[in-house]
Amino acid sequence: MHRSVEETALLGSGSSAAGDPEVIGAETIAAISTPAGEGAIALVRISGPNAISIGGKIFRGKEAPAKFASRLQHLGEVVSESGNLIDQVMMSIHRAPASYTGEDLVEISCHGGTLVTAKILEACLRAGARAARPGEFTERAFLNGKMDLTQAEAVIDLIRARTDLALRSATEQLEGKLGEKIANIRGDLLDLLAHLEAAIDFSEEGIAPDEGDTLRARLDSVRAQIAALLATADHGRILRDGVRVVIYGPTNAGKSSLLNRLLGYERVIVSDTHGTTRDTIEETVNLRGVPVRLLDTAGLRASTSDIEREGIARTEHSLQKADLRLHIVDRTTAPPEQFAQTVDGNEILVLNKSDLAEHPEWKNNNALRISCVTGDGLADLENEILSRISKQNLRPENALAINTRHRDCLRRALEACDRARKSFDETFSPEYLSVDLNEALGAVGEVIGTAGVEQILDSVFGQFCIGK
Ligand SMILES: Nc1nc2c(ncn2[C@@H]2O[C@H](COP(=O)(O)OP(=O)(O)OP(=O)(O)O)[C@@H](O)[C@H]2O)c(=O)[nH]1
Ligand SMILES: [Mg+2]
Repeated sequence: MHRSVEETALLGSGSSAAGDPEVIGAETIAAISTPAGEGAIALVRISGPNAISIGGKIFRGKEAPAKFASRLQHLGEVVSESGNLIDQVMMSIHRAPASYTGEDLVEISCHGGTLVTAKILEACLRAGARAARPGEFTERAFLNGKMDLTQAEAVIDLIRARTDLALRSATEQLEGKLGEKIANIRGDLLDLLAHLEAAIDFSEEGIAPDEGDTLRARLDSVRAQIAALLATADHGRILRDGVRVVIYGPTNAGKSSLLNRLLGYERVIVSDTHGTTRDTIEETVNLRGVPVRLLDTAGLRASTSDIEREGIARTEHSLQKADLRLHIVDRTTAPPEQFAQTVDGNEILVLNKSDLAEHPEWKNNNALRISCVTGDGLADLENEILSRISKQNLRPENALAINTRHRDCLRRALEACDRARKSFDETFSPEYLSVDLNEALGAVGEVIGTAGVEQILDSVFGQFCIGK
């Protein structure tokens, strides 16, 4: 659980067959599983073949841990090597394979002090455990087949989730929804391959034309499924990082005031001096469940100051990466020179300072009017932001979303499908096709960390009767 997603992904993407006893479980690992610092309780975990005996060496209670019924808490004491009391604890045993890691697992709930937990961990290490690497418990869960790679990644997303939607997405991924989708795609690819191989093995003249049409349709359907999953990549970025909303406009328009208003506290300095904000300031807000990354920027004006010009360059850079732009202007002054009246779907024009008299030139403009001083119109602005987000399809309708690693695998799979489609049309040769489809299969399998494609193919072929 402490290892980064990328590292976990790397571990699983090779052909390290799940459940290889040589690799996993040889060593017993221990770690403090709760965050550092003071708390009512903390959790120390031990996992591996010697977990229970190590637990036995450090525990004093009515019963020895080896005799504990699985999953029941037992009160006792943890003692050091020399027999000194370290803490009063609750210990539970989770026997393999019915544990988080799939190995024998010991959980020690102790008092949540930095020194107490460190001493308990030290006692575990002295009794024969090795300090766990980041993410090693979840890694073992994956290697032992307790979860697929997407689920292991979901554990991390779950911990990091900052909004309801992100949490829901992580929970669904943890439940295996993404894994299921991937498994379906793999199943379809395997079917296709099986038919092709049958054509290679049992047919003299290659694929019959009518059979070819069916296979082509199947290939197109697999391709469409992969493309649909790939399209959720933006949702994934938004769920994890938030929709990028950039507040920009002339100096003194009230950009920083708006950021503070939407955040609910005085994050940025506000003043009537033009050019107050010199740098880009970013904060995340939870807008009714949607994570929004708000960026306040340096006001746009012709400036002679190097620092301010650098700030304005940063504003322009942020605008290029924006999902949505809030163009804020001060309605008490005339529209700025070169004012762009036509705004696209990614931009909302906002006239600020509605508590003050409006400059007559704004009269026929139906842009949103708000006041950062009174809060007038802010609810409407929030509604507008949310509606633009859903119009641009930035808000994930279903919470299923892929991450960067999944996207890389799926892109490769899609390319391989496209190559297969090409050879289908051009050469009609099952051999060429199967090379590309195998590549697609491998790439899709990497998403969930499946290895041993050969074995699965064998089992599918086993279901075919000769002649088909
Ligand atoms: N009356 C009134 N004053 C406002 C409103 N919003 C902002 N102000 C004032 O306008 C001035 C500029 O506000 P800022 O939020 O600093 O403006 P800004 O766009 O960030 O300005 P720069 O950082 O210089 O680009 C401050 O004096 C604010 O108090 C509003 O809705 N009504
Ligand atoms: Mg400002």
